[in-house]
Amino acid sequence: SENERTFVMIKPDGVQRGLIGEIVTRFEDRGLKLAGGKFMRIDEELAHEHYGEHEGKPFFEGLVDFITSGPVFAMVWEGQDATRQVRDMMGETDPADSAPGTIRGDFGLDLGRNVVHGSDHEDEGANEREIDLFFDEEELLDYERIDENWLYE
Ligand code: DAT
Ligand code: MG
Repeated sequence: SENERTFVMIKPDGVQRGLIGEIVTRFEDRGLKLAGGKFMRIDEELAHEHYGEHEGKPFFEGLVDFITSGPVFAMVWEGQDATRQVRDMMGETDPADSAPGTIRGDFGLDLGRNVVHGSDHEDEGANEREIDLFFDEEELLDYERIDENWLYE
């Protein structure tokens, strides 16, 4: 549906490298609608919850250290098939495997510094879980964008 919401986050490397505007622009240009945004620092507890599925893996501690190392920009984007479309725009998990034109393929080289997070479209419920973890309901806004009638048939 056109109201599908997905959780996206610009990681500390993306913030430090000044890529917030560039990345937001890509989603806006695509026609996705911003429903919420929060510039914040992730603490240890939130990092463990957010990346719970990776607990116990060899890269887990490094991942937690990285994601808590500086501010992130957490967002919710809305639109038709939003979760899969955002994942496609992000590229592969490893920037080295990501096609040019994708965010990770254009702005990254290293697996552990891949600029952006998006909910896994193959993990049923990941979106809702991650949105709930980062946002209160009243922080997500319902409104119409002026170009909506031209974006959808
Ligand atoms: P994605 O972020 O594409 O959903 P994921 O959920 O499998 O990928 O992993 C979460 C993050 O953990 C990923 O963005 C980068 C890091 N990561 C994944 N696999 C890794 C590995 N083998 N070595 C180091 N970091 C890894
Ligand atoms: Mg993932």
